Amino acid sequence: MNKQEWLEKLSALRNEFEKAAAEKKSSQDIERDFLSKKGGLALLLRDLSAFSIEEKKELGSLGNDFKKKVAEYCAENSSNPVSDKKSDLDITLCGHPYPKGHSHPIIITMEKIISSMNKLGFSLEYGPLAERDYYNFEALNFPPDHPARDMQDTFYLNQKDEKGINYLLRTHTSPVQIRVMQSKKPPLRVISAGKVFRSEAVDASHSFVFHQLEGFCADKNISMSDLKWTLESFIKDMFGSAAKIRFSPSYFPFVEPGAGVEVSCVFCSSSKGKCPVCKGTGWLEMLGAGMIHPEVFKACGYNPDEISGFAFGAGIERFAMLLYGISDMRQLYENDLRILKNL
Ligand code: FA5
Repeated sequence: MNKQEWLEKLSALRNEFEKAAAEKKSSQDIERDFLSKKGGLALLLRDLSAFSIEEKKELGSLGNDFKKKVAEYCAENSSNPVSDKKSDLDITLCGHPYPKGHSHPIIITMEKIISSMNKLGFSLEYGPLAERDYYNFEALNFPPDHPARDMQDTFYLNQKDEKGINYLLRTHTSPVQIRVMQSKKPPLRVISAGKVFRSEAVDASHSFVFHQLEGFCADKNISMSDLKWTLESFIKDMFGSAAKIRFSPSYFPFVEPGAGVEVSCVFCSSSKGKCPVCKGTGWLEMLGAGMIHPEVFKACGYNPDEISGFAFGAGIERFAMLLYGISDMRQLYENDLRILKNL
């Protein structure tokens, strides 16, 4: 190639570059076509090896001027992909929306319950899930080998406490009563919420792992009417002012008297025929409750002649079922997104 031919090739490259710039080709494309090792200019500069030193200087300087011009253009335009016609990338567009999850209905229900009880002045405490026999049974007035223990089928753990008695998975949240009363002095208004475990067959209203709410009050001159007022206020806050409660006699070793508490069925008004939720009775069994037994106070170092109190325990799944209109508890654990998304 002689000098004239080389200059013509450089001129053709310049024209090509002007055209590409006018068409607003992406700076990446221009860089690739003109400046890369295999680009037009690199090849042309490589051809200079055949020329004399004088010609190399003259033509090399022209080639480098062009190279500089292209590099400057690319630097100026590379940060502006929006104006880049060939690129599909528009960083000003909003991203793909990510579907957001939400807390599980059991957790939402638990939080609603806790916030409702906080409004009534009850503060939240926690207890361990792997519990000592003493807190789960003995201090709650379930003597060893007493048949009342059979009311709560228990998962025992291999680990033993210092008395040689096996630890167990707590069967209810009532042990938190003992732990709190042994560490604090009355007046106390306390709730606790969390998982409990029972070796039970699973069906539409029973699980072997479920959640309970515990509440208790210990003070002077506490009576059953305080319990009734507290539960009525709580239930109306959860299910609306039309909701009613009723008490019937029941037995728990740690309360005397003990009561089963039923809530008027919130679904009956919307069901034309027989209500499937309460089976037409109009009432739903929701809680166990009663006045704290003197033996429990004694185990906590309180004088039962001075201090009285009430306690109650509820299944949180039962509340969730009512709030969300679920008739089978198992739906809460199966993690079927078709159901969870609609709750
Ligand atoms: C108790 O566990 C008592 N500790 C409650 C209590 C506390 C009574 C304080 C008096 C004073 P019970 O075993 O009935 O009681 O359980 C309380 C609630 O837990 C029941 O009303 C029910 O809503 C729920 N529940 C009981 N067993 C299951 C189960 N297997 N699956 C799901 N929920 C259950």
